[in-house]
Amino acid sequence: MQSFPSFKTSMGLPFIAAEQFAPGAWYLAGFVRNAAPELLQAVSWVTQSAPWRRMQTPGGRSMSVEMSNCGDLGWISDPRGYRYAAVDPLTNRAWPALPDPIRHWSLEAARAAGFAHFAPDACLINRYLPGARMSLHQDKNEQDFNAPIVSMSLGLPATFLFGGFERQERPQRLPLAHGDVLVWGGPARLRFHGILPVAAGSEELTGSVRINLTVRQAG
Ligand code: MD6
Ligand code: FE
Repeated sequence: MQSFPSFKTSMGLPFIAAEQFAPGAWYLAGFVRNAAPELLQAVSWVTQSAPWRRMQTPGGRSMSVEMSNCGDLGWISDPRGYRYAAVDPLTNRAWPALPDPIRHWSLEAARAAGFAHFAPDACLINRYLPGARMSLHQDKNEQDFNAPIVSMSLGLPATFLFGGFERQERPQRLPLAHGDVLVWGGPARLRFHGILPVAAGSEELTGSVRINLTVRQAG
């Protein structure tokens, strides 16, 4: 446990709960809890122009998580593989710009975890209805693995699976609640991770949905 009393969370309080749960992987409890309304407003602005969709895996299966993107680049999956693209294949338009609150809070979280030089250019937005899950994967479509990923969770809670560098390694389980942030870089950057099926429930601001924003330096 390490604390950064000079940082302020979105609650305006000194931040005292940055926990490094593995080398390079930081858990910032409640870091964006009070910023949730502006973050969710940004998400609905984005999804008005880049609608939620269920992408196909390279294996031809439909993902259970609904996705959208904002920023210069967006992460996409289809039968040709996983990659970043500057144009939304659904609309043939550029992705919506990275909204200020998403940029601001991702920079604050990166800084609180010791990553001063984060330059986000992409944000993948994941929407989980009860039952949706994300199987173990590595994030390796970005150019520079020295840059961290900032992951903000809103709405329904979920269980984060935090594995090793091989898919076979048994993952640890980490509960994620509304407003929690993970900053994920350095030696943790290429670890396998996933999300267990989201349980039914209801959260004040989102209703029966979990929203996750993963902000990246992709290009
Ligand atoms: C999710 N998150 O929380 C899925 N990837 O819904 C991720 O896949 C993820 O949380 C890279 C870094 C942090 C993450
Ligand atoms: Fe990931």
